Amino acid sequence: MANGRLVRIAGAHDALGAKLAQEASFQAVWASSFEVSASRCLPDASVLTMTEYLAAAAAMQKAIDIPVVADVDTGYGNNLNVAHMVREYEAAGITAVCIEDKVYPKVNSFAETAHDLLPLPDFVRKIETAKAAQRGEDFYVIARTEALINKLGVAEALERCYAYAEGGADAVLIHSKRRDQGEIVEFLNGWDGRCPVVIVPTTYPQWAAADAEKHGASVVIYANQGLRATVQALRDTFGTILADGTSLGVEDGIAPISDVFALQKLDDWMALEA
Ligand code: SPV
Ligand code: MG
Repeated sequence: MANGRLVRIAGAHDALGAKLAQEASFQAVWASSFEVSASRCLPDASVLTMTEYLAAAAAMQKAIDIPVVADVDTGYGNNLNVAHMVREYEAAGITAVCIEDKVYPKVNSFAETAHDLLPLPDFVRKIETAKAAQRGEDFYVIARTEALINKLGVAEALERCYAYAEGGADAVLIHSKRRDQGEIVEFLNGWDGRCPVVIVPTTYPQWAAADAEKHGASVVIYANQGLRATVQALRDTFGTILADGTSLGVEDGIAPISDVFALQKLDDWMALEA
């Protein structure tokens, strides 16, 4: 982000997805709590533990040369859990974590349920704790507000994000589940640029990244399109094989084994043995 250009991030749940995001030239990978929990067929509802989310994020980071931005939900509890989380993620070589201001346990923002927020001062304390816990200078803490998800309005979202920035957040993430970008534009118009703003245009996919950049967004996360593409591709492929009684019909539309060998770096490994 140092050159002032928009950073585009793709969501993933494992090393393979992270690597394909890098191959496509995304600049970082979002270790999505929605994707990681979905990959276990579990709800994105603070069901998995920190250790499990960390293992997924660390596996991604080991496989790629671009940063992993880990979605760490609420920080897995209270302030001491946040401090422990920061130390563990930092030690695993993760570049950034994103902590959201919902009450633990949280449920995915798109679920039709309550999305209660921590009182503002309590979440500021979480951010301060996270920043105090990090050991190196380069670790990055993103503060995410769910004020718009909780229908509290743009003024509340701005008040919270200004407070989170003052608490030491390196960036703020403003999430919305409206079908248009209206409230995000309103937020960006009210933001003075004191730290970068991250957006997640899942429900307003028509908003082009270039336009978001013009309005002042610094980072755009395509949080779950990879997972959803995988679900659809597997359904189509498995369905066709059974319907046709042969896999011939899918051969032209799926990656060859040699492609998978390349992703596994098989040649490098064989050379190691030699
Ligand atoms: C995720 O990808 O897990 C996110 C984004 O937190 S969302 O699912 O939109 O809440
Ligand atoms: Mg999440």
